Amino acid sequence: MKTITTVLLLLGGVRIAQGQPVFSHYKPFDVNNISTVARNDGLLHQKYNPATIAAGFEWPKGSGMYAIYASTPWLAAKVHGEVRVAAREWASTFNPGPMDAVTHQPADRSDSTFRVYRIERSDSASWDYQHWPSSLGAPVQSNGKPLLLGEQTLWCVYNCADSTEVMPFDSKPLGVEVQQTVFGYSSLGGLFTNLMIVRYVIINKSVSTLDSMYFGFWSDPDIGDPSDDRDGCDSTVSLWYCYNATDNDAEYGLHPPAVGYVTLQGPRVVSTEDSALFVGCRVPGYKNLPMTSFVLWPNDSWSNPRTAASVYSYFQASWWSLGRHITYGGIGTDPLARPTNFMYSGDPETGTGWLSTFSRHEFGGSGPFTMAPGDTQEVVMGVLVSRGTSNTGSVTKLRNETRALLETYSDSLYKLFASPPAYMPPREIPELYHLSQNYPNPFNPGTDIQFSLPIDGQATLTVYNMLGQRVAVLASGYYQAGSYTVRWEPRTAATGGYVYQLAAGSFVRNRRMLLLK
Ligand SMILES: [Ca+2]
Ligand SMILES: [Ca+2]
Repeated sequence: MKTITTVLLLLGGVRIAQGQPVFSHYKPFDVNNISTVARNDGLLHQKYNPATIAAGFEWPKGSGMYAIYASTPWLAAKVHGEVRVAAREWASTFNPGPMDAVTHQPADRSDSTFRVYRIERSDSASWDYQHWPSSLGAPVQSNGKPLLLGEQTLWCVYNCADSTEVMPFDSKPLGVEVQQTVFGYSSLGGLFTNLMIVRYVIINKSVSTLDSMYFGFWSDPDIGDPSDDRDGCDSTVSLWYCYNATDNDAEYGLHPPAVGYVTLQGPRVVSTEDSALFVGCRVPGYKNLPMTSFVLWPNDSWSNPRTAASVYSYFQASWWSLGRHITYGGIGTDPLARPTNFMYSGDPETGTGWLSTFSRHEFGGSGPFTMAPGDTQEVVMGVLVSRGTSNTGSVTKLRNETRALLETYSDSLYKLFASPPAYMPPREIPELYHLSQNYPNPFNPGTDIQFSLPIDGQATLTVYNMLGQRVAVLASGYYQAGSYTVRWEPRTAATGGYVYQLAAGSFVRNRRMLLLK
């Protein structure tokens, strides 16, 4: 495992310690063999604590072994010819929260509403389920209830819009909102137990057209000990991957796994004769872009991107370095000696083609596409781990499983996203304690009582008769901030007046109600 000490030695302090959002929030994704985290600004896997900064994609779950250090989405586009990028390594350049479609401004990033929400099968009582942020765009069923994708769904929203912020690479903000859904399966078995799916809904909420735009998925994979890793790609299945150079990794031991990143659904572009997958439908007149580039750089002063223009050139599968624009194939180590958008596309198991001699951090990109103001794009990535009977056998297994996954996806999986735009009214956290008048009142046989709590804490709702004797306890326990409704249907209580009392923190309030039999 990479420690902070070796990281700083390896990377010479390039790892950026900034970039943590004002309100930083994590939730675990751990529904299957993968155990990792998602943060509310788009950073995946990395356990971001300045004291214990560490790899965060444990596989298999509970093993203490890690296959990825960190991942994050990258975006790049031109606005009136000017290059803008949202790109940062080992951190995110996005801020938690949505953008306002009218003012084009980002929401207050310190608002704790913009957390990571997580729902699971059979947990409709959870706080996250009850407060599912459908008004922000979280996916819902046609009845307005939260839409569970797979068997565990994590959702958050973030943006690249704050013009007061100094962006990495001196870029101006793109003016996009990104809604992120992470989900996975446990019961489907097979490759699905080693798969995490990330769906990005990207909305141009700026006033400008974003043209020549690219989506990228950046990652620093580490198969256990990172010093003996190799990278490669298979553009025929929109896959790039990391594997171990030898059949024995210092941490994984014999037959180490390979980890891959597959573009399950790329951005859609106009294509008259085709149809594209988009929010659960097939849209005629478009096609989904595959992975269009894979780039890997060794993390040295020669190859590291330094400007927005150099980052942009990575998306186009070329490097901007020392003032030279170099297309792949111009690099001396390329035995194919011809331009290609895909570095290291050889076959590790047969040892044929162009094979990498190192691994650090890299990304796969898709583009170009255009986003007019108000346009939405949807990109779906799969992060998949495969373990074969040898280090390179793991790559072959990964490529085969990716092929099967792509078929399943285009056959049926994408339909999961089909959810009519039905929205629940937003459930807001109340500002004050409140105990409502019961309804109906007078009542027979039952009545509803609503109360609100502005902060988490103990709360008790008790019913007394007019002699001050306790008749019923309708609520008692630790409650999260929010509004609750409880029902009282007394079977044996007599006609007459009753007092109900809410006690929470220092708040105590009594109200009267009347039972008529
Ligand atoms: Ca390794
Ligand atoms: Ca690495």
